[in-house]
Amino acid sequence: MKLICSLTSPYARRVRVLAYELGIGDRLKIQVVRPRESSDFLWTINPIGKVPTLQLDDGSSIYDSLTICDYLIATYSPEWGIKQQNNFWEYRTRLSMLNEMSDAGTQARRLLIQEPPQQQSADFQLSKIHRGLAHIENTWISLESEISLVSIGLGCTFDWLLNRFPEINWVSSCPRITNWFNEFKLRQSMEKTQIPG
Ligand SMILES: N[C@@H](CCC(=O)N[C@@H](CS)C(=O)NCC(=O)O)C(=O)O
Repeated sequence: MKLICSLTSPYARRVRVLAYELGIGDRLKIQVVRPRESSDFLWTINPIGKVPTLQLDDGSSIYDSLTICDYLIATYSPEWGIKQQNNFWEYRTRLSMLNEMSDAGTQARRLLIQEPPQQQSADFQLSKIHRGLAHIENTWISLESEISLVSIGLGCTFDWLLNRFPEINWVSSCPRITNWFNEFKLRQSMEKTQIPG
């Protein structure tokens, strides 16, 4: 199976990290594309043209990132992370919030590189991320103890924010997430999928 992705996408990284955590990292062939530039191939297997897209050996494809993760867990390790899904709707809501935070960050970046930069609109998007992080900092009680799609999603989103917005001091506003992340990023799955410098 082949993962069509970009190496900087936080959505694609969560799939790659999960694959390593499930012990199938080496079975996932990686094909890097730039979805906004040369997308003819991507469009034939995913009409929405986004990464990550998983192409199976029979030619069929699966997207988006959460659906790909569900597929990998169901196919290769159905028991993995099952304890963390005890409160299923809380679990799914957390995953959705992480997606929305990455979406807000992507929009903020686009607004900031416009000429002239759309600072007010970008700040509105960034405020969603700040509120999301504060919510996680204060209410995700099981953060330190669990490895699940949620913790993988948070690790990938947080690292992406540190990389994409180095001018923002994320660390001072969320010491608990930072402490957790400093340990989480040492996992082999995170080290093997580091964002290229
Ligand atoms: N909800 C999607 C979001 C994926 C996404 O937005 N990927 C970006 C790259 S980080 C993309 O492909 N952008 C191209 C586009 O917007 O057309 C997922 O979780 O997979």
